[in-house]
Amino acid sequence: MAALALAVTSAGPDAAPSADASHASFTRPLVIPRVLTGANITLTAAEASIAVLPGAKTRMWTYNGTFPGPTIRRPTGATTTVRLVNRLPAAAGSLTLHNHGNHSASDFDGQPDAFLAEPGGAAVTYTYTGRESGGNERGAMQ
Ligand SMILES: [Cu+2]
Repeated sequence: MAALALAVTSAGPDAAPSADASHASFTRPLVIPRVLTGANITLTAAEASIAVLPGAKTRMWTYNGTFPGPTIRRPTGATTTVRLVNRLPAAAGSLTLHNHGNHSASDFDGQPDAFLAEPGGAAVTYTYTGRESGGNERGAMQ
């Protein structure tokens, strides 16, 4: 889990920020996730070794072998299918996708006990219509 550091000083609000060791420069550029824009998308959940920092790699459970996983960007009102393939170790169990904020049928809303992608390469396909109340869904980050 990431930690947030808050520096509290007795200096007033107009004091210049201080440069100290807790504000060291980043050594690598920010990783921008790949953007997927197609109507039919496959997300494969699988282990991958990711170079988060220089040196040793970190084994992670990823989507499509990247961290962070990809961003899906689609126009409202356009149907999108997302095929979830479960290639994680069997100990990970079955998977589902839950999409906060979108309007989708119950089958495609990431139920915890149904419509699951079982381990061993099984897949579930979700359909997102991009529509709500007879019109295009509002554009949003979901
Ligand atoms: Cu939710």
